[in-house]
Amino acid sequence: MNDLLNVVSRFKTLGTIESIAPLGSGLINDTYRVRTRETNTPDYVLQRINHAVFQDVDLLQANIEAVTKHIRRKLTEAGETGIDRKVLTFLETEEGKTYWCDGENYWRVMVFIPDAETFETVNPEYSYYAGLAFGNFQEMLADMPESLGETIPDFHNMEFRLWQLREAVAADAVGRVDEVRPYLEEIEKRAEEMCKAERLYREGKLPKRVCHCDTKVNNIMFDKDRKVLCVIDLDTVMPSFVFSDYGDFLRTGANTGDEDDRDLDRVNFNMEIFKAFTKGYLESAKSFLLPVEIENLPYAATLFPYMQCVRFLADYINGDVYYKIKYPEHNLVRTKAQFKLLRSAEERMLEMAAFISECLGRK
Ligand code: GN1
Ligand code: MG
Repeated sequence: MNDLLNVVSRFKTLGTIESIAPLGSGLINDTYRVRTRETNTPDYVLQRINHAVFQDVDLLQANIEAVTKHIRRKLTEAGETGIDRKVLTFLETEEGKTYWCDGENYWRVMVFIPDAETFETVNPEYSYYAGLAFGNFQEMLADMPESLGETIPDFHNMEFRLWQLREAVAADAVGRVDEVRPYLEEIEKRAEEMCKAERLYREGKLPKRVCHCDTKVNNIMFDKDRKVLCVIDLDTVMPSFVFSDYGDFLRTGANTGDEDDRDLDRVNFNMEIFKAFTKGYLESAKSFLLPVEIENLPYAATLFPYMQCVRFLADYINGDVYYKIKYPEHNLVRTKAQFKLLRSAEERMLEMAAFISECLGRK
């Protein structure tokens, strides 16, 4: 705790630090809750930024500062109350920066939002509110004055992710390729279709918009009334296709099992969650979505289990260098679970399209 206390002391916190303990279940950064003793001072969240993943921390924090500032202004203009619970507040150091480097690691501190919760699973009601929230989030960011950099270049570029997998296979660094051949075949069978978004973009038919790009369920904070307070984990906010936010929520929210379930019978695509989320998302986003975006929402629901399958498998083949793992074959277990989810979502694409038409009042 002493080392962490030393880190926190670099930031302009209020009150006396009482404890620092691990928080959340992210796969990339290390997160801690910092409690203060006094009742009139906030608690804080301390994070060690994964510098191997986010190589340009200056750009990362500049993006996050621009996004939070913009959202804060939008909420103020809209006359919202309790804004400090609806957007993250990052603390500055004595040097006026929102991060601090101890020579090796990069750290940041934000204000902890009390009486709020995150979940690993959601019910249809929460999903509906989440859908509304992501539509609003994308709308709020549509007129950002600053252009945002890509904190991880080509983050949701499917062609790039497949290229990375193929490189991993060619190198076969830890001799795991033979064992995963059936999955590689299934992935290659779908490769062309799954790169549709990149093709539409090149043809000038599909726009990029500022998206969150990590809308997994546990990155949303809800208040006690089941309303979405805010979206957290802003590291990956960058220009992308709307499919990113729509698809990644469903990948996590509409999975009846866990992201890393060993029991594949538990893993299925839940249409009730799909419907509730889609209804909310279309209500808030239909004002700006183009027909090509709406038409491809069922594709987006399959793209993200697919992309995650590719990313987990590439990491497994590379010898687990990217995602935190809890046991040696964890990334393979994740791959299999994502693949099962993909197959289940694929089977429901027509039903998804029919529901979307229904929501838009088309028969
Ligand atoms: C990572 O950090 P976390 O757990 O919120 C990853 C996402 C993946 C997700 C899979 C920067 O998110 O892209 O979808 O794990 N974030 C990054 O659970 O790679
Ligand atoms: Mg997270």
